[in-house]
Amino acid sequence: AKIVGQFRIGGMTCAACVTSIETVLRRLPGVSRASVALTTEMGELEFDPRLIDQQAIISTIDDAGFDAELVD
Ligand code: 9UX
Repeated sequence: AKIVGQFRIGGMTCAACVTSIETVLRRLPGVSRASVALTTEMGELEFDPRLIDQQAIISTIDDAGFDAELVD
């Protein structure tokens, strides 16, 4: 089953930041939907927890040069 996770994403300053984060997230196995918003500094992802977990998603965002944390 797929689940939806909300992530707070710091360090975004322009629309290109949003696009680059969405692009790397959509390439991840198990991620079926990724939507990032600059103004709210939030990302919403739909993913299959059998294929990827929250920590791997956070690491991917961090590795792209931003600062992510899970919102629960
Ligand atoms: Mo442009 Mo957004 O270099 O970090 S992609 S400000």
